[in-house]
Amino acid sequence: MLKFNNTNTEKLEKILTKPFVLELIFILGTIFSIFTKSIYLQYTIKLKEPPFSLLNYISVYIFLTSCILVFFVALWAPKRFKGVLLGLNILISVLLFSDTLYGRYYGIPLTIPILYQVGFVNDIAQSIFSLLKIKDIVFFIDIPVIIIFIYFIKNIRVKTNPKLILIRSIAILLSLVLGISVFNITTKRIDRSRHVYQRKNIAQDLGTIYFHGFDIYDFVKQRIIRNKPLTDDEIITLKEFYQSRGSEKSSYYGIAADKNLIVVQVEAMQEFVVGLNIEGQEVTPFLNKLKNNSFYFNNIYHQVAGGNTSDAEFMLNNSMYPTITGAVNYLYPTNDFLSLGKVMKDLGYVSYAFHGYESSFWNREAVYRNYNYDKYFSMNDFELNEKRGWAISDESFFKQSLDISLKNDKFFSFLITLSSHHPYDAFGDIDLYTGEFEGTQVGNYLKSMRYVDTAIESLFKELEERGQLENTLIVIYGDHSGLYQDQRGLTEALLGLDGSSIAWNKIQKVPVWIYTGSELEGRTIEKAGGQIDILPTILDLMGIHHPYVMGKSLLLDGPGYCVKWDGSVIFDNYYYNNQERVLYDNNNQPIEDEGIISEARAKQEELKVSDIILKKNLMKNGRLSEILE
Ligand code: GP9
Ligand code: MN
Repeated sequence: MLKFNNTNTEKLEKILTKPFVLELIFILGTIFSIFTKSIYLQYTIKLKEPPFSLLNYISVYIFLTSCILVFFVALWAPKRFKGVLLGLNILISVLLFSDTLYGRYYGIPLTIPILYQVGFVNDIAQSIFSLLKIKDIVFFIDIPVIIIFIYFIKNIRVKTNPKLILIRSIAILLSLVLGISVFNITTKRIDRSRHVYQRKNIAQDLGTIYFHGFDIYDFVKQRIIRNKPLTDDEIITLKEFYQSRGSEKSSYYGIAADKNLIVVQVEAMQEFVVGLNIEGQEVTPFLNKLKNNSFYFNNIYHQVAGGNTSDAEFMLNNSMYPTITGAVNYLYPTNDFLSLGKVMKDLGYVSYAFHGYESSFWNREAVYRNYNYDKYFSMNDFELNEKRGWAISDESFFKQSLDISLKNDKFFSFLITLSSHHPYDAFGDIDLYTGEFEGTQVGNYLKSMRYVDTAIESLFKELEERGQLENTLIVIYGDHSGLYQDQRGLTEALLGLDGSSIAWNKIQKVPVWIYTGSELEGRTIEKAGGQIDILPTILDLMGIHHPYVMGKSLLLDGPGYCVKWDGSVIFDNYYYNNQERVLYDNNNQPIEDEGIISEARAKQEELKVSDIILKKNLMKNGRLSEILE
């Protein structure tokens, strides 16, 4: 142990023993460490692109969140602040270092749902050395220095008494309040709508410390709700719904059993493009023809809510309703599900999901692992040999996905396309003249749909050339609408709509094709339905029983209906708009019919059923079947 025995060190000792000085050094030092490491992380995993600069909002937010974190922890340890702050520093360093390795691979810091999945550790473990950089030493370089410092000052006794402790606690508390207030005020400029679909944007906009804080808050909130017992009302709602369900099979039950399965979810495809002619040309010539030897469903309404594309994926996999606010993929990524990927895998199929964009988008990496798919292929798994719109072109995406899929004897491949993403400006070369719509978003949208049509045709051709077409059940559907309110006037002009809300609402449909082989004579099925009905229809054709799908096979006889997230209910002959509280008949005329309205109200209960299952994670360990017994 070194003694402070010369005048300088005595002076230093005198300063350090003064109240607050040593603690302030530790607080400021820890803030500096966490701030520096967070800034490094921001650049090294490319949340922020060079050139390096501290003169920006993100540095301010990272500084403020570092302060808030350190003040908060220091508040609880007036006496043991050295050890506690060192512990905090080590913990954050390990976390940010792990974020670095994970982020270099997946482009996003770690999240709790990701930590739930064991598989990702393998992915990273295999390439750990290629992910490490010598500069990463920054995460740990200060730790030995702090430990040595603590060792040298271990005999220094700081004067302390209850009054002094009270003063420092008040000072820290005030700093904490000040830090939080400044953070809240300065972050008002952030567009948080960007955070709904891509959590990476939270880290990009507000820094990684905030990102982790948000992640933990979100996780704890869900856990608290999950652990509350079910109320009697909730149990009754569940029982009533499942008791009312029959287990009917359609006359097509099992006709595609044992075939391979390809499901194509098409970006932004609305039903009205099918059969549409513009300037004497068909917009979707191949898909129009496909109706002649497949089941075609022309009254399927999209049911996506806050999770947009990912909600459509969720419905295809689980036949449950998405949550009204937020995205299921972010709210319940660790819930148990009996997903289509898992069902097929249990039957001996290899289950793959493919999407040519960032794996963290809509939390897909975590979700598809949780769904038990064998693998989720994303942007990095494809060769970007042809780009269109956001990333790889649909045509190349189909080709590469097929190459991977056909390596297996029995496969289920879920293909989520991307090229036709809003704002549809990547189709200038497409040979479809749209007349007065040239150069408008509506015209560009039609071109994007023509492109998709060609790409899907190439998928069919490829399957045929490889002798796999007849051996594959192919399902194609749109994920959600493509033309929104801002394009309403032009869209109405294109389709000759009368400008009424009901006419507009009635075009919010997606097309659905199911191809079961060329021997099937085409059949257009007009009954109303929703995206939650696609999974039961597939299972019906494949002859698979699934006890908890909320939708119904669209091939069953009898009337259909669709419940939208806002409680609107569409029947074969009526449209009940829950926001307007108006019931419309088939001629788009408002009518009064209490019977139909109460039927609509009864159907709205399905949203509650789905919500209870999600909130309480009832698919786990047979909980739902126990309740229903
Ligand atoms: C991104 C893609 C788009 O991966 O799925 O999502 P969206 O913006 O359509 O919801
Ligand atoms: Mn989409």
